[in-house]
Amino acid sequence: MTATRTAIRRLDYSAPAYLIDRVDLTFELEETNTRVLSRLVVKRNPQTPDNVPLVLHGEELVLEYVKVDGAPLGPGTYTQTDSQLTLPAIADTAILEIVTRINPAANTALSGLYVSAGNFITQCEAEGFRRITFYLDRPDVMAKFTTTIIADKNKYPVLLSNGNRVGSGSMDKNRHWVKWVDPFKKPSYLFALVAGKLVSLTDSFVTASGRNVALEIYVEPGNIDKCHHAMAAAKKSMKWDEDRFGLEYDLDAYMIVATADFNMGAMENKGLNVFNTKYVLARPDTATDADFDGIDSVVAHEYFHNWTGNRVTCRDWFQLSLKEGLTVYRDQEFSSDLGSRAVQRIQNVRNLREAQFAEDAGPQAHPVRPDEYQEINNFYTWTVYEKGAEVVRMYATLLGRDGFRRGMDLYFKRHDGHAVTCDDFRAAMADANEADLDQFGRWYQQAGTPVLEVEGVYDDAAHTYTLTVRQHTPATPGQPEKLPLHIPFAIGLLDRRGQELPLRLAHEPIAQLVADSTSRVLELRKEVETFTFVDVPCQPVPSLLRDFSAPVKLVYGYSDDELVFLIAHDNDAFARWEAANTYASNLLKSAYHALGHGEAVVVPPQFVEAFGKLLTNDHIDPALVALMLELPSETALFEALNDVDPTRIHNARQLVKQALARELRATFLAVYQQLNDGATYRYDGESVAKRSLKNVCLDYLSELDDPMIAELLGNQYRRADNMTDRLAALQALAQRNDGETYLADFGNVWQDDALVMDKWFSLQATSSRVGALSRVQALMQHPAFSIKNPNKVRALINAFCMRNPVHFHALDGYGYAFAADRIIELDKLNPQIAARMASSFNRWTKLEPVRRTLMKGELERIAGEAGLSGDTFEIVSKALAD
Ligand code: B3K
Ligand code: ZN
Repeated sequence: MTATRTAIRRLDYSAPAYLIDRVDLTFELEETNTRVLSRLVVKRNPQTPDNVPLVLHGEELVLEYVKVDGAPLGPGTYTQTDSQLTLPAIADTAILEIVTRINPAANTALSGLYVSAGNFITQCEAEGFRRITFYLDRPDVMAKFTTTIIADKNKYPVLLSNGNRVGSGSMDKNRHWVKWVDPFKKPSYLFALVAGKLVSLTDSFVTASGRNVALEIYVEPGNIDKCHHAMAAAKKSMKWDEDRFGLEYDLDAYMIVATADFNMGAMENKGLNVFNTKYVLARPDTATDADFDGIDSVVAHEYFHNWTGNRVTCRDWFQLSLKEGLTVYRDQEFSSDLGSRAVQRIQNVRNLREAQFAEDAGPQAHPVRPDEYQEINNFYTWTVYEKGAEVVRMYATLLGRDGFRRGMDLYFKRHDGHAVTCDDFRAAMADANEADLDQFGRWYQQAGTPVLEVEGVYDDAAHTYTLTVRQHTPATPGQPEKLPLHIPFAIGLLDRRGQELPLRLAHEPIAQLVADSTSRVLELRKEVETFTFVDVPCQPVPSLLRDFSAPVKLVYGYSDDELVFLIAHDNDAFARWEAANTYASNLLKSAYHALGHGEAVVVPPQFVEAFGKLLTNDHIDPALVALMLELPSETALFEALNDVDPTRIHNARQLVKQALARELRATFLAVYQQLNDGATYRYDGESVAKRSLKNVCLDYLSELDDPMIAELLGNQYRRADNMTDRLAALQALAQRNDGETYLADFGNVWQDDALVMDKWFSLQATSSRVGALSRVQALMQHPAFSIKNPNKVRALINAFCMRNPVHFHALDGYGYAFAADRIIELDKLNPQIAARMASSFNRWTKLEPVRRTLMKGELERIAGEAGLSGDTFEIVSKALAD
């Protein structure tokens, strides 16, 4: 828990004064008093001048002794502070022996070595290793690790660490030991240790070059039957990385451990990934389609880190997106190749816009490669991950799939075994393709979401169509001026019948016209760019930013007619969905303004008709129809408005949804009944797609106050053979007055399943029914709730703050006060989780004046707390400076 208030700056980087070649660790595990012996082979970096002391990082450690080349250092020869141990300079190389004592049972921050359900778990990224022993805890210090774990045989039968297991044996006092050797150099943030009473599901994978890899998933006893999906995901990931990128696994075993107490989703420690149970455990009756999907992508993500992150790692934490943006891109591609590329793309874009665009427009806006931070854990952000992935995707869009692969190959050829920078990655992409990517570097430097203003003019006489594209990026904190970016802008043109027109630019020869020339990636570099297409027979409707070719906001004045036309005809699934989304968003915004003027909300017949046609269109993937029918979320609308009244947003959206439900009642019901075919649950693309449309229909129908619908919801709840359908019904029931008995039943049936109870907490925390806050407060006393468990906090408290706008933003200010109290409470236990929650106050300046003042008051109250962690302080002080 560093209470640092000073910023660390990217440009202050200097190479480490000392390097570590080898690390030999011995742990004697005791819950409250673990002894850590560390033997380090340290050498002076050849560039380091003489007499520079050796400064090791260390926090919350009790130092027993330190020896240099066998000789104990006496007091006075070294100094120890809260965060550092400073030793005398080393001439060339030396062997350091350090013994520290730590208290894992008291570690509620879940960083370093801690105890979860009686098992020992580590989390070292970003700076947790320094809470285990004194070390050069920075990613550019890469060493070979050997780890020996000693522990009680009965309490800790399973002892795991990175690499390959090389020996084990029995010891005195009913203890045993296991020794692990990791043959690959790695930074300390990839170190892991797990010890406990765990059982494993095992399997194996033979790599392309014939290496046999043991696959092991470790869970608490009783959970083996929920590990099969994660195991399948691991095997699919291994195969995919070989096929798509030629990357093979490199150790004898790949191990996954699931723990219920974890600050995030999962962690890619070398050979020993630690996962939140949420991303491992699933059975059709306990997990939804979205959960199964989440497991596929998180397993893939962590597995892919073995190359993008572990073999090639980051030089410093400012380069975090080097591994995270790239690995998110890789897991998105994995999911696209395995499932529906269109669905995957739309879901990713929706998420990017709601979360990352909001971050980029608020007080925490920062470039994909930030320039400074106070607490690095606050920079595992939507920008670094999701916008970072979009930046990687743009290389692939600009260079083509093969060009991207050439760049990846060169990147590994140059940098395997090293700690490098985002510029090194860009250079590999450029050099492998002889491409000029200098200007592209601005994507790493500039924060804020670029805006593209587009105009199209058709010349009837010349049969030309001219697109003019103007780009600008709004100012963000600390970055008032922005320069034009290099942007891939994919487009198509549709004729009156909805056919794609062949595209030829004015300067191109006819020969350029090839079969697939109806979609084009235009490259924007200047503030204003003009593109004139020739031989355009009639006034076209442009299909813009196809496949969301860049993370930008598009401004083009589509008429409602044009949007309806694109909904019906666009071949590009993203652009087609986008047309529906834009149309619905425009409608919701007018409904919001109408309510503001005391006027009635009107849903035009043309809109109802367009939705009705989608519902009955058998030619589109039902999953896409479901996505098109889902109205933009309240969060999305919040971002699109100013001086926001969140309650009015909710009411406007509800009125539109109810109008659609009434107008299309018969169609929704018919589609629902057709899809509700009683088939046994299967998790495959087709079944998932059908379920998603069925449950969107159910969601609309549930808006109707109609006994028949109440019966239908009850039936689906009772008869479902899977969690997806049961939860969809319960979700709708939880919004209704007749929901209480169903909620009680669910809570009763699943009281012993922590992950299912998380869903139950979230349903109640996000319900817009009156009394939500009191229910959340009461649920904090429920035996299944614990403020120390991050999943519970996210399921109940964060869900209320981030996904229950009506009650969080209640005009009496109680929602804000509740959130502030919890942030202050959590800050003492787990600063990372508290800081995350504090970001729910980020958008306070966007609110109407009454709520704005209330929220600001709570931010000031948090900022004024004595002993506030550096984590929370950074978030709150930046929000207040907005
Ligand atoms: N690399 C980890 C995240 C670590 C977060 C540290 N606060 C998980 C991932 O991105 O795969
Ligand atoms: Zn990652």
